[in-house]
Amino acid sequence: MISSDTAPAILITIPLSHYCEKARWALDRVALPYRKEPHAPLLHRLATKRNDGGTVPVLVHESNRFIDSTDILVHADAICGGDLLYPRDAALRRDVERLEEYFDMELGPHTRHWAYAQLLPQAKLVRSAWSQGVPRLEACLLPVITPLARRLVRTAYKITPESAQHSLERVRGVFRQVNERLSNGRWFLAGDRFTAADLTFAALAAPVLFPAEYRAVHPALDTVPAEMREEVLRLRDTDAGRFALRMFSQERCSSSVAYQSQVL
Ligand SMILES: N[C@@H](CCC(=O)N[C@@H](CS)C(=O)NCC(=O)O)C(=O)O
Repeated sequence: MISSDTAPAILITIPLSHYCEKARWALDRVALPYRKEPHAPLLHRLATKRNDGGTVPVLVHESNRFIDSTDILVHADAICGGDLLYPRDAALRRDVERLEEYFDMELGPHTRHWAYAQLLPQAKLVRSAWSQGVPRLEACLLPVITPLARRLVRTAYKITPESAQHSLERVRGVFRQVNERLSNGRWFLAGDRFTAADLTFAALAAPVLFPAEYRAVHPALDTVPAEMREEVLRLRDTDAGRFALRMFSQERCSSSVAYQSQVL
């Protein structure tokens, strides 16, 4: 359990990142006090490298550093007493972990890939999304950084029209798996209450669903290209899409309202 006199954890983020939303949602959910340290893309590396990491999110808690979202969830659950995000029952926990790993590896990269493919051509929109919530100096540097960062994102993720279509197919494939899992009328993906599996699916699906309660920075749906908006509406109109939106409206708000006072 956390004692009240320990320093709050620090969560290093890029505000647009859906993996950061996964970590934030978990910290809010278990009520682990934390301070956000948001950064602009590229400049985030100064903060993550300092803490032996690379990608965001990174959680710094006392003398520990967690450089992967799943490690952050596992730590947050354990330090707040356990059984909050991962069930105590061993078989059920394995099911949750397997689903989380599947969404981390298959859903997160492909929702990001497809969303960036739609948004990167919109230079102003991307710059505005990257600059929200970051320190003023970093926001001031963004007009200079953005052209390079857009090129780097496109190259690093190898984004082409063909790869974007491929990513959309992979997202649809995950949605079909989730539709199938929900087809017996179950209310949650594993067991009979909210777990890391539900949280991970909803957070990593968010870039293709634009949930109202999403806490990551993202453009308004009516400002994105029409083709993207139409696909978002199609994905929302699936059992998996409706499920993720329900997780946001039922489980994201309730946790954040209940625990808002804990977030520094
Ligand atoms: N497996 C990692 C993936 C995190 C990840 O891909 N983060 C992206 C943002 S969505 C990132 O940091 N990109 C910038 C970079 O690679 O430096 C996790 O679950 O934490």
